[in-house]
Amino acid sequence: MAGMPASAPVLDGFVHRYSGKVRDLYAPLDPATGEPRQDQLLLVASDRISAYDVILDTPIPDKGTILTQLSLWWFDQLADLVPNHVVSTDVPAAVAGRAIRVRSLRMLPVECVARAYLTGGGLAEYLATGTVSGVALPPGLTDGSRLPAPVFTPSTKAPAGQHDEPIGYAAVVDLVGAATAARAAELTTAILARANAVAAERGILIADTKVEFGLEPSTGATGPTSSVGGGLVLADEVLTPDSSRFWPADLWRPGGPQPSYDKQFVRDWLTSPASGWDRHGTDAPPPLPAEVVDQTRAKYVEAYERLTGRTF
Ligand code: Q0Z
Repeated sequence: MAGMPASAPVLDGFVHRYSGKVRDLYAPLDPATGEPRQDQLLLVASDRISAYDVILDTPIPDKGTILTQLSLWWFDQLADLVPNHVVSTDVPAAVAGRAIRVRSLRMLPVECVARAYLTGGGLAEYLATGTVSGVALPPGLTDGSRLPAPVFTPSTKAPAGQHDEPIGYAAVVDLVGAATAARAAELTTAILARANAVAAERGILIADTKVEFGLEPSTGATGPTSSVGGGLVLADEVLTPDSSRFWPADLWRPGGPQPSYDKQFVRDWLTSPASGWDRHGTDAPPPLPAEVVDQTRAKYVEAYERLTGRTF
């Protein structure tokens, strides 16, 4: 049925816990007891793609693998800045390459977003108030402008199907405490600054990114902190096209919306007369033509290869 979410695979030795729009979460079973382990999770990325807030019926072959491998590469690039949740890539054959075993953490109840370029919700706030998440910015900025430095723009973690809402820094302090809020903000902006330094050499701009942090279950938020990361562990996926806005650097023209590195072919086709789809209506989008699938897959491969310098 169109519009029905594709179900998460059944994986021997794991119990399904939760499915997001395009990823699935499992708990490994302890072979000795048959009980779910409390200390680990399995994060599985699918080939599903979303556009205009809906999951399309047509998968993009290898998308889950490409994004998982890119995330693993970024965790390595960032390892001197922040510890991460990765345990191993020893996963069932059915999800090999697109799954990661991770440490189960106490996740912060905040989406940690940083913006390096102005667009979307950040642009709207700037045009109304001259600030982004309360931070005063110079006059004269426009859609696509580079910010003087990355700005921390946290948001709520909305329940499934709802949108994250921007929150002020004071709300983050209320949710996680002053020390954790300060460290999360510092790490989030440092991650985006580092990522843009790497990506700019490879012709990619990263306008903004959303990261998630967790705390070791044994470590209380007010307890002692480790020397790296201040007790926070970088979790979930990191710096993929699904968690970040990637823009092709050669097409960057501040003054209007920038083309999306990965989803532009999908968006252009869905909004063209050829698709026959009304993105403001209630109908599910039609299946993507093979050439749109191929072009989109090629963009994910290109992003992976340009950033990592590896061949997919
Ligand atoms: C991540 C998500 C989904 C993938 C919970 N290391 C961790 N410890 C505890 N919880 C999480 C993590 Cl990564 C965690 N998510 C988001 C949902 C598939 C990731 F369905 N939720």
